Amino acid sequence: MGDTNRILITGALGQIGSELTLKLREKFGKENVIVTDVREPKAAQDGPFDKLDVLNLDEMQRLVKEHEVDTVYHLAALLSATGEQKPDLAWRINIVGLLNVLNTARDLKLTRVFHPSSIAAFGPETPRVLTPQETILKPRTMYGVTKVAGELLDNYYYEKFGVDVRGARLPGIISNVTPPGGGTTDYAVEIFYEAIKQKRYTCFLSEDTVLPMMYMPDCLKAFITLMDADLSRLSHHGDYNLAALSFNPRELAAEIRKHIPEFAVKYEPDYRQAIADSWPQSIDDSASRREWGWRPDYDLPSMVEDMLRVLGERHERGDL
Ligand code: AKB
Repeated sequence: MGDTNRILITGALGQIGSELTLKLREKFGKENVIVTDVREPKAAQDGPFDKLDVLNLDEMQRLVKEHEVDTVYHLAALLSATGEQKPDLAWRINIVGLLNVLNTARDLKLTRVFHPSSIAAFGPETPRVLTPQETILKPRTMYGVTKVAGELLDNYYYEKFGVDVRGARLPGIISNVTPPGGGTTDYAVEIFYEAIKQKRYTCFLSEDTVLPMMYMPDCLKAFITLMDADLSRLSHHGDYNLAALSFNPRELAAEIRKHIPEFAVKYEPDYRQAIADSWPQSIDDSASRREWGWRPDYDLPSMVEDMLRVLGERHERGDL
């Protein structure tokens, strides 16, 4: 992304945005990364911040012009569990918000857009093990419906208007800075906080629910590598399969127990179980590996060790 130097992130105060901001500010300089969110930040920001509701096209375009933005990372979205409770809002935020970003990119001639898709684009008819890149996309959640429609919009804007939009189907992202909110894979983050604070956790998925997951450092590496890739090598736009880890809650708890032997987990599946049961267990990401050099760094033991180290230090500082 040699010609890029002004980046705007939507939904930047969320789980991924808060860490992506730090990474991009390290790479491009803090003044060149404009953080936006519909919420006010709780802490003082170390660089530009603007309040932005992605449903407000005029304000989005005003900010892009004012800051001379050439690249947008569009992260504002409702996730799967919240999307089932508020389907109309999920459609508006995830689809109208995306259209506003894509129209801004087309009209103001942005260099590049990042828009993540999700494993939620798949559904019960999709092969669940090593899900292929090209496969059946018939999700049963509103979030999944918006992700499939979003992938199609990304392709359409590339073909029709030449908007260089890129993205991957993210698995559950595990992180230790900002907790996720409203997702089905959120248990895989909550479990660490509760293991450290309470030494026990009640999991909302059954113990044998295998889902694809990824540690945040790998997720950020994927974003940046895909955005840096040579366009001529990419045969996809917003819909690259991406994989790192696959495990179930029992296996994750057993790995945590290697560090915290007294850790106890109960399983009380709720409405999110049906969502998880409609998603794949593992993903074939060979197109990403081949076309833009994707390779994760973390396996289950190294992810768990690092999560417990970072959260353990935060707990000792009284910051958990
Ligand atoms: C969710 O659980 O909704 C998200 C996702 C897999 O996209 N983490």
